[in-house]
Parts: sequence; C-alpha cells; structure tokens
Amino acid sequence: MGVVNVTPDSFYDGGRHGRGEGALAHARRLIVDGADILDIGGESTRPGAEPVDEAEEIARVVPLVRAIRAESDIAISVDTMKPAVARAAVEAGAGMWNDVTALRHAPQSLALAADLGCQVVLMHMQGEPQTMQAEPRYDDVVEEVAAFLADRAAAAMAAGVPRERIWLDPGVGFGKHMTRHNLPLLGGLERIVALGFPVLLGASRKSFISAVDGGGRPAEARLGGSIAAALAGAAAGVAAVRVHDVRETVQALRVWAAIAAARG
Ligand code: HH2
Repeated sequence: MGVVNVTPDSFYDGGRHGRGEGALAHARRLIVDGADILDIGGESTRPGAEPVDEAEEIARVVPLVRAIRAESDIAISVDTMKPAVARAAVEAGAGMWNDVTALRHAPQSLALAADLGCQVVLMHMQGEPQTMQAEPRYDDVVEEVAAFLADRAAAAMAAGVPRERIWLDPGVGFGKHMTRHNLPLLGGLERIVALGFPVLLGASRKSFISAVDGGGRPAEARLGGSIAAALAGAAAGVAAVRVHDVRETVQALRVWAAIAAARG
C-alpha cells in the first residue's frame, strides 16, 4: 500500500507532492513502482497536527480519487476518520476505508461502513492524535492491542460489516512509546495475525526507527529501518505494508520472498 498524502503537514511527505497534478503524478509513480493499493489521506494524524474540516478534507481527497480512478483500476483506500469524507471518497471510486480510530470517531461510522460495502481497516490507537504520545501506558502491549482489535472487529460485524471486508492494523506510533511499545508490538505481530483477519502494518519512516538508530534521524533518513520493519511484518504474515517508498519496499519483499522460496 503506497501512501499519497494531500496534506501540507504530514510528518514525512506533507506538502511534498502538492494537490492537483503533483499528487496525481505521485500516485502514478507509486502504481508503476508496484503498489497494489493507494492510500489517499487529506488530514495528518501526527501529534499536534491541525484538525482539518470536513469540506476541506473532501476537497483535498475526492478530486484525486476521481482522477486516479479515471485512469487506473488500482485499489484505492481513503485514510480518514470522518464518515462524510469516507462516503464521498467511496462514491468517487475508493474501495477501502482506512480509519485510524477503528470506526470510533463518529456515532454513525459503524453503520456507514456497513452501508458503503467497502473494505475497512480498523487501527489501534491509545488516546487521541493530539495527545496520544504524551504518556502511553500498557501492561502488555501486544495482548491489549489484540484485544482491542478483536473487540472492534466484533463491533463492525455486529453493525453489518462482513468478516471478509475487515482488516486490522496494530497502529505503530499511535499512542505507543517509541521503543518500549512499538518494538514488542512489531515483535508480536503473529498474535495480531492469529486473530484471523488480514493485517495492515504502517511503520514507514516513523520515529521509533530513529530511536533505535541512535536518535536524531529525520524522517528523510529512515528508509533502511522502514524496510526492516516491512520485512519483519512479511515474516509475521501481514497482508500488506503501508509505505511511502514503494519501489524500494517491493524490491526488498521480492528478494526476501525469493530467498524464502529457495530455502524450500
Ligand atoms: N499511519 C499514518 C497514517 N495513517 N493508517 C493506518 N492504517 N496505519 C498506519 O500506521 C497509519 C495510517 C501516519 O503516516 P502518514 O500518513 O505518513 O503521516 P500523517 O498522519 O502525518 O499524514
């Protein structure tokens, strides 16, 4: 899954690709590079990011979804917590709603996800984006994330979302201490995969990579760690990795898979 942010303030690619032609050119590039899904986001979830109003988020996301759909049948995901944005994006051609709040942001989210008939990604987050990194706490991060995701999947199914449309995501970096929580979670992905849903992993260029690599590495200098995390995800059986660097990640996954196949 390749990330296409149409935001001025995302932690890595904010403002990098612009909105109109620039964002479309980036989407085209990710398709050529081997993405199977494009994840389009119009609001940053990084701690301290400015909230975006619904109309503005729709204006950022929908024209791009429509433009991609007009020229490609690639799977399109919309990264939003707002039901109105998800609805508009699905009407424009998206087939997946990626919600970092696991359909908890609005009371109508669960029912809408069932109505839209799209895939849904339910992600774990402790707290709210604005404050989630202040003081995250867990007794057993893997078990708590697994229990939360099982509970949200049950809520989605009770609301009418068929089991086969549900994906789960452990939410690396969302209300997790850089190393004390993110690393055990990445080491315990099999437990999340064992819940029986496809798992999406988003570790690309996140700050835990810098913490492991001596600190002070900006997002631009975290590609190697991002690929290491993607390979750890693949080894644990995740179904997709959400990444900024599609070409490099596809190459790493292909080589890793080829070596695994050669081992027999
Ligand atoms: N991470 C980000 C955003 N959306 N969605 C899922 N399902 N999983 C993730 O790990 C995830 C996500 C953060 O990355 P990015 O979109 O690059 O940054 P920002 O939120 O600043 O736009």
